[in-house]
Amino acid sequence: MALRLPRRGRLAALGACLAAALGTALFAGAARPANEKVVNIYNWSDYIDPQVLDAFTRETGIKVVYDTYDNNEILETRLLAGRSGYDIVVPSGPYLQRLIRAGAFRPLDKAKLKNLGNLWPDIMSRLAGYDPGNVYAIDYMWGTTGIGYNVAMVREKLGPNVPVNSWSVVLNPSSAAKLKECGLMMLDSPEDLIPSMLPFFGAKADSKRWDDMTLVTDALYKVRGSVRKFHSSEYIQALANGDICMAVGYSGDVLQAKKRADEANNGVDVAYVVPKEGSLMWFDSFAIPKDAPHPDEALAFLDYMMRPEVAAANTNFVSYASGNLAAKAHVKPDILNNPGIYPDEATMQRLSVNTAWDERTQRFVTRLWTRVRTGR
Ligand code: N2P
Repeated sequence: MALRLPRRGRLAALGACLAAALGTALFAGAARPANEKVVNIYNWSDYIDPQVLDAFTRETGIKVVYDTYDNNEILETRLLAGRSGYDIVVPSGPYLQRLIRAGAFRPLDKAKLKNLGNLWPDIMSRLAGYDPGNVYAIDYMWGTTGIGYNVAMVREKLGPNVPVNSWSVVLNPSSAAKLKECGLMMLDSPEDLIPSMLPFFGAKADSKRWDDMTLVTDALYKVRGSVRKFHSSEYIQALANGDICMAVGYSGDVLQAKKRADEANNGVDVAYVVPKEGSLMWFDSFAIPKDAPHPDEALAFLDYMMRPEVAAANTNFVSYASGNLAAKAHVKPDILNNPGIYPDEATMQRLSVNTAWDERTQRFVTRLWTRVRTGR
């Protein structure tokens, strides 16, 4: 597997290499033999077991070039610009829906996907809400948005009797101000935060009413001074280290923070909760861009990822629920029985799904979000 640096990092590295070695090694690397088989993947960060990629290459001879992002908007911008060079991407439901409408994907050649039967019918029918007929995408993982926290630090700041299972913990200015002292982060993602927090205001997660959305962003505006950073991946390590005490984040990422802290044996106890008012359940799915340079390799990769043991290895590694039903037999019991990963019936009742915003609403939300981020 070739884990690539983010684009900016790559450019800096490129400059350094050029100066040092007149580019010989670099250009030798760039000129791939015509018969070399490659698949270029663009996936969320912290979202795969790297050993799975190595095993795929060993078995098939297909080299994996792997880039990451932590935000649907980055992915959307690159796909809409065209010629991204990617063979597989992993948008969340509403972005999948919008990108299908924009003609960004090629239909899956299902004759080449013999492991399709392993997928979870209920999850695939939910995904059909974004991709009618499941023509373009298969679910990779699904999860929720909620609150990750450092049990001891939060108890100390908020007191022993304040329950953490409510959005009020982060939206109430006096509570947020206390959390500021031990470190509060939130996703840099209005498309997750708005639908997740709308139920707190008595509105539906999928509300398209601008007034409803403004309730959330006005509340976030009032607490923005208490938020150390809006960022969609840095909170994992920050929670694990005890650098922050709370993050509004994604289920599996918070549980990865917990795993890192447990492995480091650093005394940090991280927990995850879906607030009692309700939150968002989302689906991230594999799709092949229309202009993918290696569509056959992409299909080979997808079929490999749908093997039950492979899908389970990824779930065991990243702590997100797999879209693969057959994988459940191979998922570790502590993951399968963790309602933060595979929600129980009571949690399911509190979860909602959301669909894409139209363009005008998207622009409106972008303005609202700029105000939250910059204060202007
Ligand atoms: C992976 C985050 C994926 C969840 N780090 C976003 N839908």
